[in-house]
Amino acid sequence: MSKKWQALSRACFSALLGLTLDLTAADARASVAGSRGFDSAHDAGFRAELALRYAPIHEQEVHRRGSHALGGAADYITSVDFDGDDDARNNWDHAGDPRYPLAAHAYYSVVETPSHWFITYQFFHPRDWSSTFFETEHENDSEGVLLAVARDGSHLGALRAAVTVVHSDFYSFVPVTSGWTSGRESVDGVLSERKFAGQLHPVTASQAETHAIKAWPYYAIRTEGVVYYPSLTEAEVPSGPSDPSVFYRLHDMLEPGGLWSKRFNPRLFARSGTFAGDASAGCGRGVLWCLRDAAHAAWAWDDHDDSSPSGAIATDPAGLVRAYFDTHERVAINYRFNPFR
Ligand SMILES: [Ca+2]
Ligand SMILES: [Ca+2]
Ligand SMILES: [Ca+2]
Ligand SMILES: [Ca+2]
Repeated sequence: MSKKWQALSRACFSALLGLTLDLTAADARASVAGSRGFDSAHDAGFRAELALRYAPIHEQEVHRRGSHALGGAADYITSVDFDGDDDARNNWDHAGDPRYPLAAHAYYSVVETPSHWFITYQFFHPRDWSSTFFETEHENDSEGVLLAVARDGSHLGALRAAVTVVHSDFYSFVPVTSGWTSGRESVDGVLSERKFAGQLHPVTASQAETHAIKAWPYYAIRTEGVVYYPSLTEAEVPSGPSDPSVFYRLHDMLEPGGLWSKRFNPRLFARSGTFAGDASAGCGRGVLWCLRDAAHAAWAWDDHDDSSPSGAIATDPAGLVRAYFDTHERVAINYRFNPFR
């Protein structure tokens, strides 16, 4: 080999080695991005970004009739510790106390498989109440929605479906762009989206009194109500029973010190995923009955007659959507991030 060829091959080898080293570094970065950090739910900042991106515009119907309505405030969403403690058995009692205004909060969880992100949003009320005789009531109330988001290569993915909580029944909705159709459970309607801060957000609606949730307009504000908009920082108190724009603040239930970390606190939970509640301060009076320990956190929500176990909507959402929908795309069930399991 001539000196010239030797020099050239050394140069080529060095260049190739450099390229290989660069590729190795890029592969390592991509692999880190794929499993943790960047666009991965391992990163709390990314979970917050994803949760804010898809957080519902939430229409809360408000009733003012009856002595348990607190002038409408009994339908406002708030935090589990709106009264400054983690005791759930004084929440009925403290709702309506001017010392504890009902600022708007909601909880979310994000879990991840290689193919999808799944986000639950949990809305909490201190009371599930009734204006009608012969109905039941209970202290604390928690209903919500699961969203399935396909990891389609874009930073925040594409929304495929919503499953909402109506007491012990779930309802399914898909946006018009989804492509997902009925599986073992039937799709109940279209998931409407509305523009907010430059992005389309799903629109959900909650009934007054019982706070069951469906996609809007399958429930809707008929007379008066509050329209809540998501924020990572702002928790506003509605100006009254008819307020068209109130910020609710999102909280990661899986963060250190978050709601999930309090699941063994017996003052907050009577048993696994079941908020502690009693009949103090008039729950059930003038109606018919006050149910004890009747509200459930997202990891204990259950549709009573589907094939999925209690809590799957938050703890095994990939399994749940594979049962509920014909997804026309692979929905992986091997979780890359799922602290519930
Ligand atoms: Ca309390
Ligand atoms: Ca109580
Ligand atoms: Ca309820
Ligand atoms: Ca079930």
